[in-house]
Amino acid sequence: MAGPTLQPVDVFTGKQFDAQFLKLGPMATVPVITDSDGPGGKSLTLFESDAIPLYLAEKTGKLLPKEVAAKYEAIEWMMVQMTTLGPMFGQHAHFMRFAPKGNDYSQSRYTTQVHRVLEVMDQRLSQKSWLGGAEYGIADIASFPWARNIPALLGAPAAEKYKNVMRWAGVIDQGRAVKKALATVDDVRAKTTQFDKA
Ligand SMILES: N[C@@H](CCC(=O)N[C@@H](CS)C(=O)NCC(=O)O)C(=O)O
Repeated sequence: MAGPTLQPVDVFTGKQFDAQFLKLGPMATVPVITDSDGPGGKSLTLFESDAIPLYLAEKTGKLLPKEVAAKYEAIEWMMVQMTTLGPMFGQHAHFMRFAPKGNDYSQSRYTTQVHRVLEVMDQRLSQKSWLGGAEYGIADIASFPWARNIPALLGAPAAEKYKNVMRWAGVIDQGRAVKKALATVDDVRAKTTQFDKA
């Protein structure tokens, strides 16, 4: 079976608004996946970064506990990423890096919100090995991309403060599949995005 193919979409040049892309991802955001071997052997396209690992966990039977209480514990922590970690970090990055000057209130608001969720995650990870519970799974996978960027986005003092989050992110960072994915991200970023130049 052929491996996945990657199709970068440069959101800094507006490619997410191309008509072809909007047919796949109507929210005009990445990521989007198309699984040519979806349910019933049909192709399935999905947008939203937390719907994607939920689907893949269900399809493969991996990375999400089967037992109902453990399953929903993992899902609730993934929803913390979906509703809070991702959106608050996203707004924080927007107002700190990209918005015009004069946004002190927004900068303060999203800085507070980011620290609040990191405090909760740090507390959780002082008690559990993984965000979702006893096993590594989709809550960890969904949250890691923001967590690994704490030093870059919030500075060294924040990385020092959230020791449990940084330790957990460091373990995930060493995974073979994660290393491979991050090398691909670096490659795509070097070729197609303005992010590091902003
Ligand atoms: N809730 C969405 C948010 C995704 C999102 O905002 N992606 C950014 C890139 S990291 C994007 O596509 N931005 C395009 C834009 O803002 O126009 C998800 O988790 O998939």
